[in-house]
Amino acid sequence: MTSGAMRTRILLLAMLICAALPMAADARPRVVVDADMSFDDAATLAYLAQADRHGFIDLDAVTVSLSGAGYTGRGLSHARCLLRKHGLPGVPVSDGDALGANPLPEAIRSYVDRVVHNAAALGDSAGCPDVPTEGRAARVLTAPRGRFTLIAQGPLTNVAQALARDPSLARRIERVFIMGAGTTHGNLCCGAGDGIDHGQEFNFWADPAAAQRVFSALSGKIYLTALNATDFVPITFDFSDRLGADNTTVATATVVTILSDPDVQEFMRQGLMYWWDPLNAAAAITGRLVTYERTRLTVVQSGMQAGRTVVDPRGARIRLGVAADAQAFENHFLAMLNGRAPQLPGSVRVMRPPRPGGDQPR
Ligand SMILES: [Ca+2]
Repeated sequence: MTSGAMRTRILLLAMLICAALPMAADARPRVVVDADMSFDDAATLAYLAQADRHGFIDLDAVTVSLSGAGYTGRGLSHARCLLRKHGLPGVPVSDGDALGANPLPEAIRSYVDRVVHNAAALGDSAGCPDVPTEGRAARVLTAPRGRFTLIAQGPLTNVAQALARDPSLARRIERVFIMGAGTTHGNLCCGAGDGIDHGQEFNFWADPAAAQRVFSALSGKIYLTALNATDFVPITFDFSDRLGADNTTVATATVVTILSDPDVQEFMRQGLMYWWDPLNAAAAITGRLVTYERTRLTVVQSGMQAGRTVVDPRGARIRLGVAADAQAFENHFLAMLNGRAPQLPGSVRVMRPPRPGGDQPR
């Protein structure tokens, strides 16, 4: 081969490689997270950071809801520290600028703040420095130009604001996996909603108006990880022991730190703790683990049942999570945290949506 022909071949090869690279990068589903920085949001960020670093997803942005478990400002700093700690310091993060009708009670916020602060600490000396609240969540949520999966795991205040700010966002959100609601029971506690009927789930009770706006705008794209499904994944001492014995990464260590908190352990003993947000994220990433039923739901806006989700023939089209495979979830969660989750057919690389109207293949 002449040197000219060789140069042409090398050039062609280089062009082919360059053309292939963006395709490979684009093959990773883009994910945006709206969180309220409770202890299970922190565990979920550790999980999602591993999913990003191991090629399952491209974590595009994280926003923090103010109406949930995290204090204003502290939730933002905790999200930033956790992403930095888990190797994703460049992911855009901001928080909201508004509270819903019923922010979570102080009894929950104070213990959650301690648990997440310890888990987010960047090192013995650095801790996790406070930052002022920014209020740019709606802008961050509307920034991605392409289509993406939204994982929502707190009160829906920011998501509703973003949809109002830019109605084209509804078209760009391919699917939204929401941890919230429940059609069989609620989970209010600890001084929340005294005087009402307690049939509500926390995230929907915190901002019923936002929940309804998101239902209406994203009808047909909603996978609801409701209490019906999360009831199947209590945080058990057996699984806590497995995490402790298989603690090979910073991500796993973060979750181990969370579960070692005395208050968390006491609530586990009382059977009050579930893998709410991690199940929601894992359902989004794997397209498995949760069984859905198609239904139509509306969020009650006022009175004793404010925040409750009810079946309504004119309501939003929802895939309601009604069950979950606890063992498959625990195995997947542990493997992802430790950086060894297998790429399964039907898994995230194709993001196959759950089979309409019925049981999920496992
Ligand atoms: Ca949450």
